[in-house]
Amino acid sequence: MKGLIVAITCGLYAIEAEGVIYKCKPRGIFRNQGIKPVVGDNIEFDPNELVIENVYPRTSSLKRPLIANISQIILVFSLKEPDFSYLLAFKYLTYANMHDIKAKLVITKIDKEHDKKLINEIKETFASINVETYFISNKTKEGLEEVKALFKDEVSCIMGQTGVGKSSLINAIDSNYERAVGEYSMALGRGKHQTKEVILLPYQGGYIADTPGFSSLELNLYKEDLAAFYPGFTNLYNKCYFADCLHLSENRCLVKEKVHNGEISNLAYECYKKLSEEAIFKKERYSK
Ligand SMILES: Nc1nc2c(ncn2[C@@H]2O[C@H](COP(=O)(O)OP(=O)(O)OP(=O)(O)O)[C@@H](O)[C@H]2O)c(=O)[nH]1
Ligand SMILES: [Mg+2]
Ligand SMILES: [Zn+2]
Repeated sequence: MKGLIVAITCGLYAIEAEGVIYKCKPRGIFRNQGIKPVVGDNIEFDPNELVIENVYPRTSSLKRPLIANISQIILVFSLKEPDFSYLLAFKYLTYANMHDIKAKLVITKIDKEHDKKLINEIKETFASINVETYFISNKTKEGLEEVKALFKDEVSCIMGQTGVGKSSLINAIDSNYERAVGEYSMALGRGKHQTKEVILLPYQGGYIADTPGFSSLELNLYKEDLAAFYPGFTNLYNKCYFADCLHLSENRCLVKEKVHNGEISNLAYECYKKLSEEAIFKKERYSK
């Protein structure tokens, strides 16, 4: 029988098939073959023996969060507690580009006291690189209807720092999901890692994945990946004078030209430089 892995808890795989949930174990042989079924995998299983027999090829897969076959990433940030971070937004967008998965930004907690200018700046910055932004409150439900529409017929992975309101968003969409919601700790300056596991929840012809939050800049991207997949830079990759240009100190760099003439925002480029500084090289390079 064909099914979909919707959750993994304590070594048991929750498989949804024709509206029923089966709790299965993987076939012992998977370990030897290096196959590790993950949430989002389409699989073949034996409903009597309750074992997973085959994992079908994936259309996409992420390591962080560990999930397969998603059609979009919904990046969640909060305006406050924790503060919105351009650095993280650009980093996660790079990660989505690396995996060739479309991404949208949802920014929560607009009910909290905030600076209107920041909202406009965020909107404009991401509109200039064709990334949609949505501003909502999970508390008052302002802006929620537009966000709900994003999930129709998609397999969406919700991703973001701990405490930004990922699980709260899912509950705001439908309170029947009853996702546990954590607190924001002033002392820690972050959320308290409420969600511990990836889970797929059915919604409007598709699925929404709730995922554990990151503490900070946990995605360790390489300098080369930043240059190749940074939002707004992707179609310039390999077009600079030096084919392997990292758009930093190199001469005749197209990215830097575009920053200079205003086609690429300074804010985007400043974040790029900072992320690149923190990143390591994938390959050893010769200094020019
Ligand atoms: N005022 C306000 N508080 C919110 C909003 N969304 C979430 N919160 C609060 O933010 C805190 C964290 O929310 P969660 O939904 O647990 O955050 P999460 O992103 O799922 O966190 P992890 O599961 O740890 O990754 C809770 O105290 C929520 O009540 C919002 O739109 N407005
Ligand atoms: Mg959560
Ligand atoms: Zn360049």
